[in-house]
Amino acid sequence: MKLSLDQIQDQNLSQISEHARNFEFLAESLEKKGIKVEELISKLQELQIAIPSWALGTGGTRFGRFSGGGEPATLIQKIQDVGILHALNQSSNAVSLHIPWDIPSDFQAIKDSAADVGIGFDAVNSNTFQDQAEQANSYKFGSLANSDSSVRELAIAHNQEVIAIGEKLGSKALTVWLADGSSFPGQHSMRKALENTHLALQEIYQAVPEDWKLLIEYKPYEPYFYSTVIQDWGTSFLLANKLGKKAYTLVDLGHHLPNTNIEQIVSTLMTEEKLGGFHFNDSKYGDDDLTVGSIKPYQLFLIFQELVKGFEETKNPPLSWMIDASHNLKDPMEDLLQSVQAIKLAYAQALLVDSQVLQQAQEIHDITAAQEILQDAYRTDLRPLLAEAMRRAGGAINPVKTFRNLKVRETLIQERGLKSIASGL
Ligand SMILES: [Mn+2]
Repeated sequence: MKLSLDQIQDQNLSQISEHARNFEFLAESLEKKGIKVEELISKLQELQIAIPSWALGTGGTRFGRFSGGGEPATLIQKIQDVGILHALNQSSNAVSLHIPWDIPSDFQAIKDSAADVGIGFDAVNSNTFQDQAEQANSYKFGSLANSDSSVRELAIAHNQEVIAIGEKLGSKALTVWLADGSSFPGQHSMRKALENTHLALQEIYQAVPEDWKLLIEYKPYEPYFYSTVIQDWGTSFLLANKLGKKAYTLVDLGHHLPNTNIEQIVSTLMTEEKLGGFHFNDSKYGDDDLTVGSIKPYQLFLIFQELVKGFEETKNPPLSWMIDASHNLKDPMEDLLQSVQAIKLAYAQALLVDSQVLQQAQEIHDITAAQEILQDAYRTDLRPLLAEAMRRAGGAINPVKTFRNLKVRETLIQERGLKSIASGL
């Protein structure tokens, strides 16, 4: 299934008059505050959030998985789904592949199907947290950190293979997330595990092309529950620094202990020009992988405020932006549309903050004024502005509504069947 511009514009017709009224009212009030609406719109249009190939099917918990129907069973079908999302919001022009769940068998066919829907390939992701069927050694007790060198070599070779696949597709980054750790005190030497990881990453780093980034993700716990080798941003940053200029830290919002000040982590990493990428999701308790903005939208705004300031004030390179969520209850495609909306709204709100006025308040310690500035931006309803940005780019005024009106899921179920299950999950 593929959505055409005509189909989307047809849907916009029924919403245009109400949208135009809302947008004009908002634009006028923003201009009165000295905000350049046209600049805001083009910045919003530029922000593109990659969709991971594993997020298009229904996720699950360790207690069960309930399929939603019409799921993409092949990589080409996953690319078609990203194409539908991108047609609707003009905001997700890339897919991020997970290897080995989505190894292309015919590279040209994969590239052609992506080009057909106007999307490219974002970071490739390696997987050393699961054993594959034909695998000689097991990752049960770790991969790059494993005390057994033959397991480490296997994991290094896998990452090298992922880079080779990414090169054929035009990816520019490898994301490494390691599950390695221990569940019981004394299970392994934490010092040796970190050393092994560093040495193994060094070998992988050598295979990273000059114009690529190696993105090192961190996570405090799970699947192991006592120690994780790369447990926090500090460990990731330490490894990225040791490896060199192609290596960066990747922040996944769900990979923090409750109440962690993620915006401060962003600020620190950008000061050091070592923030390489972002995985968006939301959480209440742990790595819940919920829809972006569904639980803590104010935190998301504060994070974007640091990102916007960081890009103005530091030389941190552009980031790889990706959603990393699991959709256990909602339609994955609707959930992804909602997540992208939440990300772009938080970005737009952060762009409203006048950094000079905020800085003046900070310098004279006027905390009340600083809070007024931030909350005034956060409480401005910018949804009509985002809708206008998407509409002008050829997308839908309301992507979720249009997805439903065009009966996308029903059509996918007709095409693929109710029992179709996404590969990999
Ligand atoms: Mn992640």
